[in-house]
Amino acid sequence: MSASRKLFQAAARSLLSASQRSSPAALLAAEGRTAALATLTNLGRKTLPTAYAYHKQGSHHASSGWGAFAAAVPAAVYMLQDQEAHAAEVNAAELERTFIAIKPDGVQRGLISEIVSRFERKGYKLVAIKLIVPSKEFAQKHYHDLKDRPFFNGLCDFLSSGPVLAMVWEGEGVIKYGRKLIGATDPQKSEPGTIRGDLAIVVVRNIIHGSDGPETAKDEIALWFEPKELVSYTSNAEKWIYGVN
Ligand code: DAT
Ligand code: MG
Repeated sequence: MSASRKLFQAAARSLLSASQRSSPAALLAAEGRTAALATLTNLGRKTLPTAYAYHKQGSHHASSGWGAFAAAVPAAVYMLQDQEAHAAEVNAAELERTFIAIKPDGVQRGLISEIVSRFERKGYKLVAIKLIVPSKEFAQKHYHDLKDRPFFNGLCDFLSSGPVLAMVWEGEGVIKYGRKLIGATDPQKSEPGTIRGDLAIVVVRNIIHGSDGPETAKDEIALWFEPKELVSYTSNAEKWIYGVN
């Protein structure tokens, strides 16, 4: 946690406990500290002026019983604002993205919702999705790094044999951990609990694809999606999935 975040949380806590003691002096002291901190770190945090404005409004009533309550409410707002600021920071940092595709076997076997829900429940965010039947040429582009392998032709025939659910998922560490959720290439070697371990038996029908590193993720997202198809948004759950204590 950054030093300024620690200071903010300490200030918010002290304001709250001062309001519980209902001592105007303690309140004022705590308020002064919070206000000073808000001013101090205002530069880097867009949401702080709002938090500060709420706080100053509440402070008019600080000497009555209601005042303690009114001061505590802005403190709570303040802490919420801090959490929201963190969510905004998480967003601004542009979280990692990976390309995930349910191959024709997974689609035909009715495994879309099962697979999507595993990524969703983990906490990753869906930023693009479409169902398409890729041409064989497209499949060859997608698997270009395997063009010298004996199974390349059959693999490309298979990928272009029916609908593929193409997706982009976003989240901290999603490229590497997405591969963990998927399991080993050969379902015989995939651990139980993984997608391939639970839902597939042979390597040529292993139901799902996932990018294997940052470079391939970037290339595969660019191959399968137009930039405008990637939807950037803040998920309501984000502040509960990512956080600091
Ligand atoms: P992964 O899909 O786990 O990234 P990969 O990139 O090595 O694995 O291979 C791409 C796909 O090719 C894989 O999902 C299934 C197929 N494949 C891999 N090894 C194979 C083999 N030995 N025989 C037949 N198909 C194979
Ligand atoms: Mg691969």
